[in-house]
Amino acid sequence: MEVISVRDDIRAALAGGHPIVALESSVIAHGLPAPVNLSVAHSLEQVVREAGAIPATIGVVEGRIRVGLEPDEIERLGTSDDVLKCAAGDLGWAVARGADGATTVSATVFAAASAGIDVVATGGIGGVHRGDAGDVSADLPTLAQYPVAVVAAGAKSILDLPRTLEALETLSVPVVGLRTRQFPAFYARSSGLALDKYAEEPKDIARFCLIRWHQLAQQGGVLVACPCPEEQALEPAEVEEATTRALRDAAAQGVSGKPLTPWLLAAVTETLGPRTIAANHALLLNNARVGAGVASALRQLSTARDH
Ligand code: PSU
Ligand code: MN
Repeated sequence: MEVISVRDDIRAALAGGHPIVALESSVIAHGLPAPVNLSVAHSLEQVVREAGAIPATIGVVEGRIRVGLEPDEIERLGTSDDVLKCAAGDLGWAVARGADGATTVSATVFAAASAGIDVVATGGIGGVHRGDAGDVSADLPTLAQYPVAVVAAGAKSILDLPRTLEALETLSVPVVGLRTRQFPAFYARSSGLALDKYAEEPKDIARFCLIRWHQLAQQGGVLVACPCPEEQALEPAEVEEATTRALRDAAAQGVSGKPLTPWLLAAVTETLGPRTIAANHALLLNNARVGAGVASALRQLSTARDH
């Protein structure tokens, strides 16, 4: 039995050159509270379909890495409290244990690339945490390793965003702003940090990806930075204030390592209320839609190139 199993319709879509968008499952299992997590998971898949692509939510069920979870499997990961948080380096362990696991961006990028999928949509990537703990998400080096376009509302606002951008530069991961010249800060539309790459349309991003991957044979990923939709976005100052408080509480309670990111997100939600969930939902949907646009443009341009 294959360790990485690709759902039949996705296998067919890959063979037929149809656009596919991979989605992570850590946001479902660990990032958002129940029961909104399952409705978000469902609406993400729906948005990808409406935008003309096929959604492949990725996760681990009983030790099998599934590229394209079935609805009942998504429900299982979203309701059980015995789901491992799997970064790329944890996947083999989940397989060996026959465990259930939800994939972070790094594990999702790895599994997507293994299956031949070149677009991943998420909320915000992990990055360099604030403070001196040396906590750096595996999302960063993994993004540098595989030819995948990751669509995100920047990096999560709980992070040290200047250091995160610097780390991406060091790793040669280009960050392209889609209709923005500033690095988005997850719930907030801007971090105040300038981006030097601007794209007006998903097809401009697709063209850049193809040049990078095929003409230059550079294997690393591309981060597509899309700000949270205006209507649901939060103000940078209020997010910053809630984050400062959350970080202080996390330090006081000794929270660190893997639980830190979900803990901080939950603490910020507690302070700012349901608006954070609305913002998170809105930016996830927006990124999924943009991901479908990039995936479609990649397929169109590849076909044009091959003929
Ligand atoms: N985006 C969200 N909520 C989340 C995450 C992203 O809106 O919970 C998850 C992603 O799966 C990301 C992970 O890869 O948080 C980063 O965790 P860490 O900092 O432990 O690497
Ligand atoms: Mn970490």
